Amino acid sequence: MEELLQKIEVYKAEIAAFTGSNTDEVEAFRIKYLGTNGLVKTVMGEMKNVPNENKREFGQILNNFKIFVQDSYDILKEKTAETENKIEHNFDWSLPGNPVVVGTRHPLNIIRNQIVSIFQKIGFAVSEGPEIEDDWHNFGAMNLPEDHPARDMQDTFYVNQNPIWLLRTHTSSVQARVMQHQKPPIRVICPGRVYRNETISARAHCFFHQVEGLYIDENVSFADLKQTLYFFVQEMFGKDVKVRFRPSYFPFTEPSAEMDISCLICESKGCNVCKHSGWVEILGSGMVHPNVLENFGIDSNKYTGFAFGMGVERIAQLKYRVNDLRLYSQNDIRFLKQFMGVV
Ligand code: 2NL
Repeated sequence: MEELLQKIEVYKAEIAAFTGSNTDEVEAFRIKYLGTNGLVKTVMGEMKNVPNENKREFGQILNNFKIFVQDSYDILKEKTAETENKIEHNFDWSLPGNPVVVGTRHPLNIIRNQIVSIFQKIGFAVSEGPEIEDDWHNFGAMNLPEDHPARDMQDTFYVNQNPIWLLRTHTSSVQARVMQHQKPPIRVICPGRVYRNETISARAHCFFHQVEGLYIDENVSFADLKQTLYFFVQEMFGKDVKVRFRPSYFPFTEPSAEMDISCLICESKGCNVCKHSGWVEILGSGMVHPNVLENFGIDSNKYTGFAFGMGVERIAQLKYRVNDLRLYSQNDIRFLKQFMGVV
């Protein structure tokens, strides 16, 4: 019994000396003294060994001990809640926040958006379509029948044979869908990713990005084509830019022309970008082939149209002097970071 009294004194001293001040420590205190297997329970268990004549006296001592522990715990709990609250309230809200790392817009998206906004200014709508196409929308409707030699230049990846599903080689397939569902006048540009079966190098990749345009109405002429594309390059490259058209061939246009702009890098004095010619090629264009119009039930005697297609990589290369196409898709942070803040 003496022993029990001594134990209680030791616990009391321990409790009085307890300095824990955070929630975890106070919880450990509760478990140690007041838990299901805690010391208070153990001490109480000793009651059964106390002789009957002392039970009353001891009962009171033990009860007081229990109240002491409970009170100590309550005080500790209140104190920690207070200090932890204080820490919260003492927080300096004027401190700068953690920096949020924002990415950068991809150069191809920057250029694509610029191209799209320029054409939107002069009344072109924007259309998008699927990257997996059927043979008709990608080739057939574009005056490229099966076995046509021009298909060689646009070999692609075949997803399925019979029926043929392939990765589109140009966004003309989107314009095909527009012609299928809309009547002239049609004035649309189609940005998107396209695919070609090419060996990957600095100058060729198995996918690239295009913006194609199509304008069909009565009395649309080659003069409209020239003026529209001239407006575009002036907006894109500045008022000083000169243009020239060279005859070319595309199965879906007749006549066809490629457009060059004066080399802005050397001001046409001659450099390796323009291969010392003073001119750089930027797009292909032409008057929509009557067969293409008739494929969609558009009367080619009543309506004419022009179309053009450009590679976004090519325009970005001229604007940002990117000399290796592969940089666009390698996700090299050192390359991408250079476009920080450009929108
Ligand atoms: C290039 C050349 C071109 C077209 C695309 C086109 C579309 C329709 C009808 C006729 Cl729906 N033509 N598109 C015309 C000429 C050239 O692209 O070098 N692209 C990267």
